[in-house]
Amino acid sequence: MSTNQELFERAQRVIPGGVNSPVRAFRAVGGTPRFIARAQGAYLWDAEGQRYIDYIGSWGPMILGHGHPAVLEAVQRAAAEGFSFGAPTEREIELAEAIIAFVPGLEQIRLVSSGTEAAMSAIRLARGATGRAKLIKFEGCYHGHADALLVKAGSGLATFGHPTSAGVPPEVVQHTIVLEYNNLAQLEAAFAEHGRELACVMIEPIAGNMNFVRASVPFMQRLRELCTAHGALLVFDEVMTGFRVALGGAQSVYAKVIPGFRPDISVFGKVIGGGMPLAAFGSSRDIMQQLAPLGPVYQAGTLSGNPVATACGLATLREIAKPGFYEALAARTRSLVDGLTAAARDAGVPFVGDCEGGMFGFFFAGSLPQHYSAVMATDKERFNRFFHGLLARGVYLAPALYEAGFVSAAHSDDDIAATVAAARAAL
Ligand code: HOZ
Repeated sequence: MSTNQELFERAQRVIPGGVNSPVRAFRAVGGTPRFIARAQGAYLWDAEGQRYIDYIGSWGPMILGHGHPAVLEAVQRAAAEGFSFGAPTEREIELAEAIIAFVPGLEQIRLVSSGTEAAMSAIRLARGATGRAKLIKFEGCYHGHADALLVKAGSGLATFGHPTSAGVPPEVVQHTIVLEYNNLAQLEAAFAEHGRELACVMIEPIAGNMNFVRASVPFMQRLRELCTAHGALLVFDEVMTGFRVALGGAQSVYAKVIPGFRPDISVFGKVIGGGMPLAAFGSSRDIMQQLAPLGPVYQAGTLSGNPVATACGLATLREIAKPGFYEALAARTRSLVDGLTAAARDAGVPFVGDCEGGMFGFFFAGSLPQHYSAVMATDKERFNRFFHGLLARGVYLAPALYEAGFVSAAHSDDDIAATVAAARAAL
């Protein structure tokens, strides 16, 4: 049996940094990444046989926990029928129908293989549909690693302190305008100056790549009004929040308090694939018909709508659509955040947390940050020590302060209690 350290050293010889996605390298928190051997329900086991309660959930997709029997059966059956055809299948239609049924305003979607691909394609579609070039994004939001969106981004870029990637020429991002999240004055000014040139505004409605930060309701309401008034499309990146914070995604959360609220284009990933490489972007029929083969906006993919991935996504959606699913998930997530908050209060440590559905975040700070620089000002050293304190006690949080956390339906009350007990000891 190899240790995590031996595997990490071996990995670094053949893979840059030893990982295939930077945040996994533990650079933010220090120490040795855990090499995962297997997972079941709410638990992961590393190469050394150590068990962890998993609050990463593959960065969001594993909303049912690992190895859910109905999903496993669907995947095994689909795999036996063929891995990939590069041709249409009935299951793609079923998955598209299922996604559309849960998200009001979506009339058509296209399936792709990753959140990056979906966000990149949504921007191209917005530009093609409006005939405009400029876009607004917000500091600390991460929309995958397409060039035009890799400016002042969160997630791994925040972790490594270079929020705009090298290798992205200035000309490529000359049409990208970056504003502070939740800053109404900057939003008004940007629309006043560029409103008629804006193809779209892309936003994580609840940002999950600078920990967990909600767009305020007044900010979202004004953003919707400004987009409509200037003919710019509002693009919701729901890769993390879609089918995670509610069955109808974050847009349904805002629609509860802003009558008639809807984005123009929605981007999904993670949960809709149930752990397989699958993502999607969707909109009204009018806008989606700009896409090839009907319209002039080109977009394609060999593995798009992959039959095994769609089986996994469809089986996952069938489970999460069952009555009471989100109520139970939200209650368990809330009990985790409340338990951590009480543990910190008892230890005399400044701590704030927030959650929606099965997604949560917390900061070592006196109040919830509203934007990226406020997140950066929270106590990172304390987070890092807390992370290791929990890891040593068998609790696996995201290895960076800049990431949201995820609870699954497989997390039991006992798991939450064990996590809170570990937090008390660590604090
Ligand atoms: N970009 C992801 C976190 N926001 C990390 C994905 C991964 O490392 O798997």
